[in-house]
Amino acid sequence: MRQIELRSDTQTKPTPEMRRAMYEAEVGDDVSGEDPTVNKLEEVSAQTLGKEAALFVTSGTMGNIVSVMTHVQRGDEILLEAQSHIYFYEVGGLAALAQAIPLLVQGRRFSILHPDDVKAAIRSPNIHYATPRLMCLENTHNRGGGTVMPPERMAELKQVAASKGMAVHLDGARVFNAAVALGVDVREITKHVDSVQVCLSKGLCAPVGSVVAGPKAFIEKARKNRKMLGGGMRQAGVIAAAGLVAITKMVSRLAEDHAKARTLAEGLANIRGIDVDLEAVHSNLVSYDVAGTGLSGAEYVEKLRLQGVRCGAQGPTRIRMVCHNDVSMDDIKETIRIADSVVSGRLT
Ligand code: TLP
Repeated sequence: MRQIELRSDTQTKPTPEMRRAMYEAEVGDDVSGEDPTVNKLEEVSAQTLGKEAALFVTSGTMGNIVSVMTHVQRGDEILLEAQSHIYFYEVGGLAALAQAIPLLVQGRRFSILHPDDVKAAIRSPNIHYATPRLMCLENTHNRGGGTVMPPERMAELKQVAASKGMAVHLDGARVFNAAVALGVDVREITKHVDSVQVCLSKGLCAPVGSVVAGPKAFIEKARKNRKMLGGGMRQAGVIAAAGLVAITKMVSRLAEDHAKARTLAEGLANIRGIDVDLEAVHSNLVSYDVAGTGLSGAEYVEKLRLQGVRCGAQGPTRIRMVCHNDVSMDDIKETIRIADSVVSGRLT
């Protein structure tokens, strides 16, 4: 049976154009800086993101940890939103590898940090305290449900960070989704941070890879940290070629994924027992609660799987569905029909 794959946009397959570009890629040893395709990807990424330089890394997780390690020293404090991906899903790397201590601040509506909460959390210098060195933001916010932080809010947070001597790193795994949702150039978002990590392998469909962008000196140091973590790749142009297609050609189509997510959310909202906050659907993710259906999240996921729809549970009764290039609007309509049948008990 064909599966409608809504677990994540990480599930996207490389497009035919990417496969061609990979086949034809000119390559060299990237550890020596001699892979022309990687160099091109790094140049284009830096320019696109409005930063001096960029670094190609294997994954979003590596991009974030390399950035964090480059910003902080052992024992420093990092401020993060309590549900942030870096804190929640990155294997404790900030403690294990960067040897930093997290300072968690709960976001408000849509998991968006408020400057007052951030100001209240950052302590004044004292011999007893860890040094607050870095603030990490996430846009769009994954566990928030793909929610968008407006650039004005990022500017306010950057100002608070700067006033405390802290740098700002953006986990921009889906920052192009944020830019498309806001209808702005991505630089309107990235100009408010010192460094940014962007995934090429989510909605942009590359098979692998992320880029980190920031000031030249920062990227030079990050390059050494990447090497230390074993992320120095050799003829990496083979994968960077797909990344180049991702960043130059796949951004504007993200609007289609947002339209699919909107249709999906509205369809699910009509099903009795399903609770979707339609105002929280900002991009390609739809996060909703199935407590009212009498099913647990795990039961709901399993029943849909048996009918050919794959999704994930994010909590005991919270479900996430992610729209992307490999699901069509017809798939979305079919998903709504199946969810309705499962919840109403017509299908078991
Ligand atoms: N997120 C994945 C899973 O890890 C949960 C997903 O399916 O959404 N930052 C953010 C905001 C992310 O959503 C992800 C991946 C990452 C970083 C890490 O990227 P990878 O998976 O490339 O290490």
